[in-house]
Amino acid sequence: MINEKVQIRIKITLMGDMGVGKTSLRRRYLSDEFLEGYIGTIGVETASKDIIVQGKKINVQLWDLAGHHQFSSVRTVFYQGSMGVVLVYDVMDRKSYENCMFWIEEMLKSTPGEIIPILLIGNKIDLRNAVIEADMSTDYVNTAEGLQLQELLTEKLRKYHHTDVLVQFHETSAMTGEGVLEAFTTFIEDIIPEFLIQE
Ligand SMILES: Nc1nc2c(ncn2[C@@H]2O[C@H](COP(=O)(O)OP(=O)(O)O)[C@@H](O)[C@H]2O)c(=O)[nH]1
Ligand SMILES: [Mg+2]
Repeated sequence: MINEKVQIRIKITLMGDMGVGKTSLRRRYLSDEFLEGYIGTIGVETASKDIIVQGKKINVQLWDLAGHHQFSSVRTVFYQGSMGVVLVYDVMDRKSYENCMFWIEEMLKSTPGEIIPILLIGNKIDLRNAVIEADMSTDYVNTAEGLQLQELLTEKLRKYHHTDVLVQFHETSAMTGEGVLEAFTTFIEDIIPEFLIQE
C-alpha cells in the first residue's frame, strides 16, 4: 500500500545555456501531471509532481530559469537548498558544452558548504542522429566527450569538497523523449537520502 501523504520534497535545479532544452526536458519528464509556478523576483519557473519511490511518495520540484540567463546575485536563491542539479548542454552546440564548467562554478559560489549531486545531460541527440545518418560533416559533441566532461566534473567536485560527489551522465532527446525518464528517474532514486525510503 502506498502512503497517500507526501513524505519528502526535493528541489532540483536545471541549469545550462539558453536554448539547450531545459524547459523541454522539464515538461517531457513531468508530462502532463504537473503544477507550474513562477517566482518573478528571481525569474524562476517551478513545476512539480509526485512520484513513488520504494512505496514512498516524493514531491519532485524542478526549478528552471525563465527567459534570459543573466548572471545576477538573486540567482543564489535559485541554487540554494537544491538536492540535485541538472546541467544540460546541447550536443549540436559545442559552446553550450564548453560553458558547463562556468555553470558549475557559479553554482559552487552560490552554495558554500552544500554538496550537490549533478546530472549532466547531453540533449538533442535526435538532431545528432540525423546528421550522422545523413553523413554530414557537422560539428557535434559525441558521447565520449560527454563522458570526458563527466570525469572532469567528478574530479573538480572531489577536489572542491574533499569528498566524492555523484555526477551522472545521460544523453537525451526532449523531442522524442529518448532517455529522459531514465535519466531523471535514476538520478532522483540515487539522491534521495536512504533513511527516508528505507523503513
Ligand atoms: N530537435 C530537438 N529540439 C529540441 C530538443 N529539446 C529542445 N528542443 C528545441 O530547442 C529549443 C529550445 O528549447 P527550450 O526547452 O526552450 O530550451 P531552454 O532555453 O534551455 O529552456 C526549442 O525550440 C525546443 O523545441 C531536442 O531534444 N531535440
Ligand atoms: Mg527555458
